Amino acid sequence: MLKKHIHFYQSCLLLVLLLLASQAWSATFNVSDVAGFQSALTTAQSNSENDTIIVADGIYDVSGGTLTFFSDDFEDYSITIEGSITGATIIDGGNAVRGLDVETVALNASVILRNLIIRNSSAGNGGGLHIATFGADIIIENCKFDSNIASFNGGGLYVFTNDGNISINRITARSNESGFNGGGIYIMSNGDIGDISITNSQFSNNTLNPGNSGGGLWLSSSNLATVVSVIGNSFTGNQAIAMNAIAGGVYVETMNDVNTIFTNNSVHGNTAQDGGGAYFYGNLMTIANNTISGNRALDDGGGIVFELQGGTNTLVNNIVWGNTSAAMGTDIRVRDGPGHALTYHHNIYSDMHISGGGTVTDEGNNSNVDPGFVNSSGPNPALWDVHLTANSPAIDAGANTAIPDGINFDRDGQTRIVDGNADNTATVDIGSDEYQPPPPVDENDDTPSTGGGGGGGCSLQQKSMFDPVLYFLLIIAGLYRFSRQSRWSQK
Ligand SMILES: [Ca+2]
Ligand SMILES: [Ca+2]
Ligand SMILES: [Ca+2]
Ligand SMILES: [Ca+2]
Repeated sequence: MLKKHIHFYQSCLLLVLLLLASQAWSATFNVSDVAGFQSALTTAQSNSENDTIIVADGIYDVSGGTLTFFSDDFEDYSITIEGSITGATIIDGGNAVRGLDVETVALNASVILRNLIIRNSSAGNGGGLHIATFGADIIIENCKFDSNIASFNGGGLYVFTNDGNISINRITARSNESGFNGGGIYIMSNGDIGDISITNSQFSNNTLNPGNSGGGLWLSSSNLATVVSVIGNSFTGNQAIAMNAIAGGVYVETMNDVNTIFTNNSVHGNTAQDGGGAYFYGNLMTIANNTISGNRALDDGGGIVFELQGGTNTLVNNIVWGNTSAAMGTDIRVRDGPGHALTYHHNIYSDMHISGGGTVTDEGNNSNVDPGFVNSSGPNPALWDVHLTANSPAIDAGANTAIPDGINFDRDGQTRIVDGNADNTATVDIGSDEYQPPPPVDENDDTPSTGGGGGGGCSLQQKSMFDPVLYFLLIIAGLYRFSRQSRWSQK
């Protein structure tokens, strides 16, 4: 009988070994209190496995000590930390400490965080969450950073990597504060490789105090010829108002021919000394199809400041309208120097101020008209609805050829390009919104799905489909590990 069992386990082990021959081992931890959470992190940081920590709904009060994951050169494996999809997994720093700190060194030690809320936390860099990798990727999805404070950079979140890719999707940074850069979020990549993408996220009411730059988001990449994408985000009500502070909503700084795509973003109701809405510093930037309105500069560039750093930059299909500044460039301020180039066309703006010795070329089709937003009458522009109304002059007024590659949707995830003025020609709208005309009343409703931010549950659903198999494999893997550890302990 016993022999039969052993034979069975040996067969299972062989099967599993064959199935997983080329894969690393992985473990899943289910945690539901702070002590268990930290215990799982401590185990996972040095167990030579890819790990997933599933964190149950609940408020995790970490005011007694920051949750930490610090792995070394030898832990060349990923860590995934996943809260509940219902949005009730909350890490609370009690206004005393940082919520969570994840740092890895090895090249494959990726960091993946999903479905976490981090609030009321404070630290020097990354008040809520601090993540650093050397060469491994960082993925943050569906997380919320609320009311965190950093005395230096990244009130809600601080992300640093040398050569990893950074992907941030569907996050919210609200009411965070930092003392220097990135009131909401700070992103820095300064190695040789690694793309950055920030998509479908919301930055609201973050501040710098006193601060330097980037009230909502501060992003810098000096990697070589990589891609930075900032797509489909909203920046509202953020501030950088201290003396010499810049970029109320968003600051993007890229060097070394980083190809920068800033598109489908809505930036309104932000305030700064320079660059009330946005501040761009780069040499290969495409700023396309954004709506930047109702921002305020206490000095230059109510909507945006564009500080050219050589190369070729493009400003196209944007609404930069209805901003205010006390000095130069109500909507747009361009600072440049010899050898620097900017071309612009198909924008709606009222005022642009250019200085320097570079080449700034008006390629036409720019206009100064009221873009006809759904609601831009309230005293607080952060609360405006900058979608287009049916008679907006921005509808079908853009340049189709200027849409960045791979962009076939608007800020809402709706189809772009759409024929918005019923002339049987589909032309892109100016700004972040593609107006979707109501379907004809006599036809069957075959309106395409609006997409938007709702697709995030997909990966979780797929995962649960495989859970029984995964569960079985984990049990068998556990048995194998047990035998492996027994062997090690005999050495
Ligand atoms: Ca591990
Ligand atoms: Ca259109
Ligand atoms: Ca049309
Ligand atoms: Ca739309």
